[in-house]
Amino acid sequence: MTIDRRTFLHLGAAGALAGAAARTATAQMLAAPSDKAAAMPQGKADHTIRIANGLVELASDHIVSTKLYNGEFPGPLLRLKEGRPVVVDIINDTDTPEQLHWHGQTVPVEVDGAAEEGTPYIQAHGTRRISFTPGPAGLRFYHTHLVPGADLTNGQYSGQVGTVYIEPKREPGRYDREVFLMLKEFQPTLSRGGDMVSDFLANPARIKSLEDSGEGAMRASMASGKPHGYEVGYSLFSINGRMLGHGEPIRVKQGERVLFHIVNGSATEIRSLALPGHRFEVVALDGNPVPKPAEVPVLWLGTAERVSAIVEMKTPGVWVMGDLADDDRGKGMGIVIEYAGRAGKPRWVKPMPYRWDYAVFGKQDAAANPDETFEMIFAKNNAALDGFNEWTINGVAFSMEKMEPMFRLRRGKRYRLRMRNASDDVHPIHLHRHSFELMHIAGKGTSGIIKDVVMLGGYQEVEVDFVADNPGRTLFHCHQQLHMDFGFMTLFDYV
Ligand SMILES: [Cu+2]
Repeated sequence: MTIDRRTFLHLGAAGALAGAAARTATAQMLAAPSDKAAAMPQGKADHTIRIANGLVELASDHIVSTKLYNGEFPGPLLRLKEGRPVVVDIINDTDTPEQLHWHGQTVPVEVDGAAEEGTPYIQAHGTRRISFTPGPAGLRFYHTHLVPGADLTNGQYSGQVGTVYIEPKREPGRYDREVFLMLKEFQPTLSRGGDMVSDFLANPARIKSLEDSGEGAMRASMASGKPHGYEVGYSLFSINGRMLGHGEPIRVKQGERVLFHIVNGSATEIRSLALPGHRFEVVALDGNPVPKPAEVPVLWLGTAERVSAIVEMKTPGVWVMGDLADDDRGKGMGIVIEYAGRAGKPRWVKPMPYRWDYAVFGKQDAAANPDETFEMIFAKNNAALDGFNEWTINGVAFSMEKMEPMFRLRRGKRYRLRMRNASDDVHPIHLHRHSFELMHIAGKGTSGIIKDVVMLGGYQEVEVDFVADNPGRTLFHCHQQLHMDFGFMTLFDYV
């Protein structure tokens, strides 16, 4: 049995990378807010999460050493109940401060798990007790929330990801059982990557003005002799911490309706999923029931997105449910579905081309009007930071030193974010402590789809609305770790 060692920092610019990592670490330490001694329930916690280094056996010959929750990957599935308060102890058994973010929940700043908002760190070899009321109901998750920069052993490159399921007060129950799937890559390395294609998204038409601006900046950067900025790639891929073919299959019976709760726990990747001979009836996006459940042949999930979909098991056999990318599936991004009484080699069949369109699951009703609209332009400065791309929102790269809010809100108001992407990358855009409603996506109006991450295609635009109903600093960022860490964040603030 061999133990894989991480092979990060094998590029020539190791010194510069180390410098970038050190700056990030310093900023995080300086920014550490002090913990308020709020009245906290005493006694035993409902849940305890211990952060420590451990091993993940992705396959018998691929064992990865990384930071984990409770020594497991994924971290323990936390089943919480909507509206019933919980007490959680978070123990940090590592040498560096940590943040644990409750992604998709409407929790206060002290709990949320983002230093930029003011959540206290879980100090190295320290413990933090938090208490909160879970909500909204549905599929959420928890993950570390640091800014690792060039250090690919930290932040969400590590194994600090776990699923939260908040049981609604009334469960619809149109399925026979639930299966939770966590999609996650391991062994990241830096590369001089190319463009992230957005042609899997519906209506891939680019907006000319955004394209001219982004392509012009890229041409100028190339002409000045700069290479492409760094990208991150991975050598190992897994579902529920096992590479395809190495874990237990999901055993099903003909006629069963299985509700899959799928989390994209990646630090940087957009994932697809197909199951040959079957279709997915999407019932919830990011844990929130969609207005119009609909069947699709393929799922696409941006970084940190979740999909809940029912599959009716009606094509007996042994199948590979996996990513469309042959390379990634070949290195582990898949899981075997095995019907009772069937045996043999799992089969994969490439699905017909299909474009992912959020609006399929939405309504076309007249949309609510916002009280105010914020215009946002996202842009890339190619290879501007020690070879890393710098990302800006309205021309400003977020400063971890200053951590200044860019947008002031008023409580109770409805805000529209008109987000325009002047880069060719897809950005999974995330808003903390609030959910938003998709209003406009790639030129199409929609309503009723409530999410907390939305993929914005290259040179496209998206409009979302949210209500300022959870006061305090609120972080907004691209969930692609490499984008977020190098400028693609901002803060809203209101009292
Ligand atoms: Cu991004």
